[in-house]
Amino acid sequence: MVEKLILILGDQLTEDISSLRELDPGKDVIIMAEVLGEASYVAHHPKKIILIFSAMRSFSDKLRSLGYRVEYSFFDDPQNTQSLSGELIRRAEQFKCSKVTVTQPNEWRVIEDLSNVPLTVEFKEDNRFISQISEFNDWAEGRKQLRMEYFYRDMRRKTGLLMDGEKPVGGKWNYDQENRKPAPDSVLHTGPKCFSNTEHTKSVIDLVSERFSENFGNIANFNFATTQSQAEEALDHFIDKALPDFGAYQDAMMMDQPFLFHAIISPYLNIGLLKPLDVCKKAEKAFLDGRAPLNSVEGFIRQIIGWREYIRGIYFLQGPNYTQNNYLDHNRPLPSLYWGKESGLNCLDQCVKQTEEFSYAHHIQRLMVTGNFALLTGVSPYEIHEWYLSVYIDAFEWVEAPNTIGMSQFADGGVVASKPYVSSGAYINKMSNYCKSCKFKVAEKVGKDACPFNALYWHFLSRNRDKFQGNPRMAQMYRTWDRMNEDHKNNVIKSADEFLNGLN
Ligand code: FAD
Ligand code: DLZ
Repeated sequence: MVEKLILILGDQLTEDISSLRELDPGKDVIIMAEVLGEASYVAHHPKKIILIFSAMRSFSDKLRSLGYRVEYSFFDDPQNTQSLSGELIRRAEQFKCSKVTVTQPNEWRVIEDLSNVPLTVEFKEDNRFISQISEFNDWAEGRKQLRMEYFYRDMRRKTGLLMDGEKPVGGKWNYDQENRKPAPDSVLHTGPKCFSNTEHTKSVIDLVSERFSENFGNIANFNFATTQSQAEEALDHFIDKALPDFGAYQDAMMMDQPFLFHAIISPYLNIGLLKPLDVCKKAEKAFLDGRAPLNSVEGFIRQIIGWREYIRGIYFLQGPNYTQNNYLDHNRPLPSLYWGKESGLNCLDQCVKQTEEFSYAHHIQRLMVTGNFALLTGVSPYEIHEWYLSVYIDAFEWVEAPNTIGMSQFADGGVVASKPYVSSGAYINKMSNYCKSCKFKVAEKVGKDACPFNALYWHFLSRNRDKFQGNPRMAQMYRTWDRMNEDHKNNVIKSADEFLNGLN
């Protein structure tokens, strides 16, 4: 007699997750299912499907080794109904059991799907986050602006990370001023730790090659961690080799250096192989032991207990229709360059090429290259949101959508960002070495050889004047534009219009 089913989703691969805390090993059955529904709600990069299926299989082995009963639906099992709700109903019939416990999914679509199955489903709060949803809602209540910085300070106080009593260690909450160095001339760090394929990974690669090879993205050279112990090795490698330089070069971009000093742990955090608080404690220890400077460690911890938690709070606060926002009324279809057609703009081509190969780009590449270009050219926010959701190995709607719709595209009208993240070619040139190898000239403002970001930037500001001219953070830009002579301004707008008309 089975008392209840415990459903574990592909991004819930954590041993002490809230649903498993409810497990009575003698009476309950754990359900896991590889299903087409989840593997195709967007056309995921093949490496993302490989990661999730392989990590799910390894996690089910681990649960069995602890003596738990796990019923695992393989993708190619003919009885597999290919949806989460379908598999839940099938297993409920098999075990004559109508009670289900699941940690609340981090996506509105899945919450709705599971809420509608004709079974008694109990959702448990996701205990892997530092801030619970209700706690974030309380913080947001009554505030005019939801700025991450203030939320982050509360998270520092709550966790005690980098705290000296009531005060931040070093006297400042935020060391971002020290974290804006441009790309260095050379980099000795060779990137994240790579892992050889487990038996599960090998068989999943065969499956994905057969079923998902049409999706954008290279299947070859999969070397991500797929187990908790490997993910911990990847984290230790980062802390040892890259964390000391993480802060200074956090915003830099370099040709042939897709990872620079970044951690490449977002896929592991997001599927549950690493826990955010444990990660931050390890980074804090590196600072306390004198192995990494404060600017790097504070910057890294801020990304996790600040940005990551804040972004999740925003996702649930804003509700299921958040991805439909389109404040700037942008409707351009996603240009084909996002799917690998060469554009000639070296920064874009580099970022897209590395995305296709590794299913990874770091934050500034996503924000200030691919995101910036989409915003300047007026791409539909929903289309660029779907692109980010499909192509990145760490992409889950709760974290991707507020970053894209909010931070990157300003489509929520300023809930996340206090001003749009737009720039001309000058910023990209300052922070990267892309422009040196580009056929367009970053120093030229107009004409067919000029970097298109230059004219597009002013075109964006000019066409959205009614929305932004009252924003104090944009005032200087409008003053600069207003000081330009009329002929030059007309040439800039004409250049941008010509580029936009030629963009497919
Ligand atoms: P590092 O730069 O080493 O940072 C350490 C960790 O901090 C990351 O692993 C991540 O967990 C966290 N972090 C940093 N910035 C953010 C942020 N803005 N929001 C949430 N967490 C953050 N991140 C995702 O995890 N999934 C996504 O789908 C995703 N989509 C994005 C889309 C856009 C348009 C933008 C601008 C950013 C997006 N991000 C997303 C945030 C960020 O780009 C990635 O978390 C980061 O690049 C992951 O690489 P890393 O592990 O090397 O991070
Ligand atoms: C992303 C993903 C993929 C590709 N496949 C599965 C799957 O087959 N089974 C599963 O349980 N979960 C999968 N996932 C993760 C879910 O999409 C994720 O749990 C939801 O997006 C909620 O965050």
